[in-house]
Amino acid sequence: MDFVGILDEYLRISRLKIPHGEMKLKLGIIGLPGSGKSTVFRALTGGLEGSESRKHRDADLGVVRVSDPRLDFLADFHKPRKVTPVTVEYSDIQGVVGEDLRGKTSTLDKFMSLIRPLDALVHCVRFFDSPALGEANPLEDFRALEDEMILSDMAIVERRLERVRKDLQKGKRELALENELLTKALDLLEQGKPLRCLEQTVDTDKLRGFSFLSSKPELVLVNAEEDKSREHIQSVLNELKTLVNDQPRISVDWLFADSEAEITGLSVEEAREFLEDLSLDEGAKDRIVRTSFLLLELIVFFTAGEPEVRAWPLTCGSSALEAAGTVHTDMAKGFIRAEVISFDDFRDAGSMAAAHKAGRIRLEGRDYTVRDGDIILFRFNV
Ligand SMILES: Nc1nc2c(ncn2[C@@H]2O[C@H](COP(=O)(O)OP(=O)(O)O)[C@@H](O)[C@H]2O)c(=O)[nH]1
Ligand SMILES: [Mg+2]
Repeated sequence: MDFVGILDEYLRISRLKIPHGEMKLKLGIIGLPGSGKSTVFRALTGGLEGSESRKHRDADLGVVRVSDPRLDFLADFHKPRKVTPVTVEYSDIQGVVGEDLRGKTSTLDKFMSLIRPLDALVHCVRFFDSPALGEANPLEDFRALEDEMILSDMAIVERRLERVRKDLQKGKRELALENELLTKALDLLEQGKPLRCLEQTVDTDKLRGFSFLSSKPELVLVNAEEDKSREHIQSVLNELKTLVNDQPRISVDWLFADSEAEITGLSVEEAREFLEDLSLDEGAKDRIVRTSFLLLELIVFFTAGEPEVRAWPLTCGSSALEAAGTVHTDMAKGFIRAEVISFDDFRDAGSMAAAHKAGRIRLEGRDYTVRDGDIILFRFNV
């Protein structure tokens, strides 16, 4: 695909917004070797009901069903044949970042093919002392890998720019925009800044077709050991937040990965006691999903009926028409109207009939901005 092709594809996808194609949210765990990626992967996907994992040639994949009390309530009410929660797919991407990728085109290509479909990166940072790697140095480690990603993007930009400039000289005028964008990108990378910082205008958005590493939304996840005090953990989080506070679409969180990975195989009751012993209100699994939703500016809406009760992730600010399109393209094509009730109104009313009587069900047009917790019935014809 040429640049214009990539651009068209990107614009098509960005109009549909996340989630596009598959309904799964895809998060890839990256980090320096030994930072605890596989442990974090187990903590976020293992144990507790409703996750499955499978081996993949280049990365372990684990699918987590996102728990949501609102979905449980709707399922109890409708007793549907099928209940479908939002799902998040984590991948444990091993052994490639942190190595010097420059010049190794085939390894880099393989790595890129793993990274490209991801909605966000989870950057695992070691905050435990290790016999093999020594004392923890989370800030330095964080910066080392960020720099590595910036260098890797720089190599791609430089390679592409060389081509583009040659072709421009040969008279391919249509490459002028790409040349301009890539030059801007290179300038930023040369200042040691990630491409996330570039994506603030419509124009720069277009570079996302390249799926650069440093342009992905990122959740920095500090993997602490139990001996570290909460104050110490908090001070590391604060320092990391200060480091990235000029960047959009990045957030910082933490967990006790090694301990939480042990929850695997425990009953719900045992898991609760285990977390209590760690002075934690809840497992990292649910919290990290919430943090990711905030990071990606996602909300959840519901479709509910006797055949299926389902939760759908949707980019904040999306219209009813876009929501219809995530359920089914026909629903968007033949959109007539949306019948909407907020989850709270539905719960308070106790039934659809009561909600109707109370005037709580709204008729909304295609431009209605969907809100978190909306229960929507789409009227459409095909
Ligand atoms: N003390 C402690 N050790 C950990 C923690 N997380 C991982 N480890 C250990 O660090 C080593 C590397 O972890 P692993 O998850 O394999 O790292 P990866 O190379 O990034 O996948 C293993 O021996 C883990 O048991 C943690 O939170 N605390
Ligand atoms: Mg590993």
